[in-house]
Parts: sequence; C-alpha cells; structure tokens
Amino acid sequence: MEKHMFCFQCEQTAGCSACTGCAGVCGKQADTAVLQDRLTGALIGLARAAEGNEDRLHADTDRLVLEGLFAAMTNVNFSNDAIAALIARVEAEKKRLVPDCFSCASACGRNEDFDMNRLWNADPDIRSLKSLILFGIRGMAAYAYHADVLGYRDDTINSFFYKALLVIGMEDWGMEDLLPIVMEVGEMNLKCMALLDQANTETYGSPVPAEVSFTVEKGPFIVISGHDLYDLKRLLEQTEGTGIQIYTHGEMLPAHGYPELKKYAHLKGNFGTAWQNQQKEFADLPAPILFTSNCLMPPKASYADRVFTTEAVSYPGLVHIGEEKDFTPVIEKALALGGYPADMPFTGINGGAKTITGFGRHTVLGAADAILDAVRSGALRHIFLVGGCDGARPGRNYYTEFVKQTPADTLVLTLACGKYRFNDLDLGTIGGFPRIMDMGQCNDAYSAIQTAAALAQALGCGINDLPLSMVLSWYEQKAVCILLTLLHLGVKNILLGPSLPAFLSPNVLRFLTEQYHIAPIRTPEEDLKRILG
Ligand code: SF4
Ligand code: SF3
Repeated sequence: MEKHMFCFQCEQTAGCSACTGCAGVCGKQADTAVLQDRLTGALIGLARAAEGNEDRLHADTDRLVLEGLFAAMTNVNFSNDAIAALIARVEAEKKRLVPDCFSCASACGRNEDFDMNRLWNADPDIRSLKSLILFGIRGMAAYAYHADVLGYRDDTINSFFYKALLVIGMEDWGMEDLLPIVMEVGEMNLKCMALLDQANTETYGSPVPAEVSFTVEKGPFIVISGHDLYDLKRLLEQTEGTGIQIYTHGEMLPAHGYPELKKYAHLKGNFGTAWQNQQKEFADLPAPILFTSNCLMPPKASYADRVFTTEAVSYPGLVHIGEEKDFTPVIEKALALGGYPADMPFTGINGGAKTITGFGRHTVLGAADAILDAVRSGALRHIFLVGGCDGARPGRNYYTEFVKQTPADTLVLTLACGKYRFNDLDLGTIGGFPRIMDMGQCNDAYSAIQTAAALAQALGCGINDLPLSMVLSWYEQKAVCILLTLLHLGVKNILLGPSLPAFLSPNVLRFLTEQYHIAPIRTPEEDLKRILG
C-alpha cells in the first residue's frame, strides 16, 4: 500500500498546497495517484517514441493519448485496474512504434518513460509552467475525447498533445521556452472547444432555450451525469417506451436545449445540484445514476450499488458500461428500484423549482442586434460572465451573492456547473430575455467567446473594451485549459476564485497579474463596485 502521493491539480488540494499523504481530498488513494503518474510518464514515453514516427501513428494511438490524459483528471478514474490497463496499452503502442529500441543497448531515451517525481521536485517556476501545460492538456483531452466519440477529430489538435507531452519531459527548458507552450495550450483548446461545438451542434442541432423542471415524476427513472451527450442519446434510445424517465445531473443539464435530445418526451428534467452535493443527494435515491465523465465522488455504501460508469470514468466495484453501450444493467436497476411512488418536487439551492438552459451562441447571437441596441442606448449597462466549476470549499456562496446583487440593468451569462449556485433564481428579464442566460457546459465557453467577439466587432472595439466582465470559478483541469484560452485571446481583468491554483508559483502568478491583470475575487460588494464604478 502506497503511503505517499503528490497531486495539486485541483482547487480543493490539501491545505491549498498539495495532497501528499495516503489519499487526496477527492478520495483518490495514493496508489492510484502513483499509477496515474506512471501513466502520464508512459504517455511522455509514447510521445518520445512518436517523434519522427508520425507516419506510424493511428487514430487508435491518438485516442489512447486522449484516454490516458482524461483518466488522470480529477474525479474521473479511481480504479487501479483501469489505470494499469491503460499503462499496458501505452507500453504496447510504444513497442509497436519503436520495436528496435527495446533490444538496443544505446541509451538514446527514445522509449523511456518519464519519472513524474522529477517534475514534482523541479524548480518551482518550471514546475508551475509545466503543470499549466499538463493540467491544461488533461482538460482539453476530455473535450477532444467527447468530439472523437461523435467522429470529429482534428490532426492539428491531436499532434499538439504529443508536442505538449514531449515538452513536459524536457529537462533543460527554461521559463522563456515554456511560456509560449502554455499559451499554445490555450490556442489549441480554443480549436478543441470549436471542434466539440461543431460535433455537438451538427449531431444534435443548435441549442434552443428550454425550461427544465427539478421535480422528479413518480415511477422508474435514471439520472445521467457528466458531459457526454452521446451517452445520453444512446440511453434515451434504449429507454424509449420502457416507462423509464431520464433526468440530467450536473453538467448534463444543458442537454435539454439540444433539439435531437429534447425531442424524447422521457427526457424529463434535472435532478440535484452540482457534483459536490452528490453523496447527500444520492443517498436515498430510488434510481440508478450513470457517470459519463467528471465529477464522480467515491460513492457511499448506501447507494454504491446504484452507480454505473462509462467511458473514462471508473471506480472499484462499480459496474462499467463498455464501448458497446449496452445500458441493460442500468435499465434493470431502474425498473427494480421503481422510482418514487408520487411526484417528488425538489428545489435548487435558492429554493427555485426550475431553471432555463439552452442559450447557445446561435440563440444569443440571434439576439445580438437587440443586445447591441440596449448597450448603445444604455438600457443594458453591463454583461457579466459568471461561470466555471462548482466545488465543496466554503466561499463559493460568493457567486450566489454576486449574481443576486447585480443591478437590474445588467445581464448574467453563465456556463458549467458553477451555475447551480444561482440558476434557480428568478432575476426577472431585460429586453425580453431572462437576466440569467445559461450558455451550456464548460466547453460552451466557446459560445461565450464567439458572442463576445461578435459584440466587440459590431461595436468596433476589442473584447477588453466591452462592457463585459468575467467572474470565474475554477475547480478542475477543464477550467485550466479554458483560462489559458482566455489568456491566449488577450482577455484581461478576469476575477478568479474561490482561491488561486496551488500550482502557480509566485513568479508565474506575478506574470499573470502583470500581463493579464488576473485578480482573486474579494467580496461581491467590492467587486461589483470595482467593475461598475
Ligand atoms: Fe488532491 Fe485534487 Fe489531486 Fe484529488 S485531484 S488528489 S483533491 S489535488
Ligand atoms: Fe463541473 Fe466537475 Fe468543472 Fe464542466 S462537472 S465544470 S467541476
């Protein structure tokens, strides 16, 4: 049994510094963390083997890289067996790429895995920049994976994963060499979010505004969580006509806006709030829960027999649904549990009984003229993008209070699971629109970026000159790649909370503060005053 690990990739890391003992705050055991490090080291070895052998790379090699990076993200894969199987696949792929290296005596390093302890013990600034690259590509890999599942791939994006992995393994690179790669992660992630947007909208249609109830109707049901719309679609097909209702959870909520998903009458509503409340919310649930991506918490014994995983998600003892996507075990569990005997009204954290989602870029840009007129006339004073991850640490009620205190002549755009802090509030309307518009999942930051770019173009100014402020919350590595995308686009004055990443060294933080004026959130009152003057 391992007694020592090192992980500081997420916002809830122990002591705002690093998880270093027998287990992380997320419940990841030290032996799993060590295996995930070995997996990352093996992926760096694979990138070394691929250098100069690009013509020998297959779509399967690219997919393996995505799976390996995705599996080491926070709250995705807790299974030593699953991680060990990935390591074995990476080693086999390396042997296929450079077979001669395994019998050669010269130590050229072409087939060598990287020891991640060298990174964790490196100079603080080098470790900080390489962590930004590694955690950024982990988040980005999840997006590329969801696009890949729908048949959308991009060679430029796939090649970049190898390049970034190679860089992480470089021993002699300094800050000036690493900084451009950090920014390139942001650039590539913009392409990657665009690819996923294309995959989702071409497959399921452009999202339209949809009201989503929090009430669970009587009878058998299944709760589906995570970001993967393909899994939801397969589940909807397999449950049609069975009498089983489907409820979204967490980041699956925006699925209600997609025409090809909302057409299923048994896609009923949304269950629960953000991921960190699952152990409480699932405790007495008379239904199975299917996890398709982050964020899975270690299930309590009271409901562990009802949790199922698929794709990159895995947890010891839970039933994993394989690539054939036969959801029979989930369906049988739903029928056996039977659901609630009568309709069960639930509420969001502010007591609201419903929410609205589906304000993707097509809808918001369709209203661009009205928004622009309102900005020009002064009827719309300011737009806030309040988005990002939710989490367990105290202090996140900042986002609820911030949104509640935004003046009536302002608009709040939101995305990702941080919105559960306020998405059940009714703040009224402005110019015929609700004052809170949910643009979708974290990857729909692409929609927000496109909207901001279009408004800036129409007003003849830069994004930083718009009456727009970004108030972001972060937790895991998808937030890291999105933040890097915003920096790549030159977005300044981002407010970030609830705390700053532990992997930012003082020098790297100083650079971000000086160049991009990133600032930590303070109080809603102070920040609103600072923004609105
Ligand atoms: Fe700690 Fe976060 Fe790493 Fe889990 S993912 S071990 S909580 S830093
Ligand atoms: Fe949430 Fe885990 Fe980040 Fe896609 S589901 S945003 S935290």
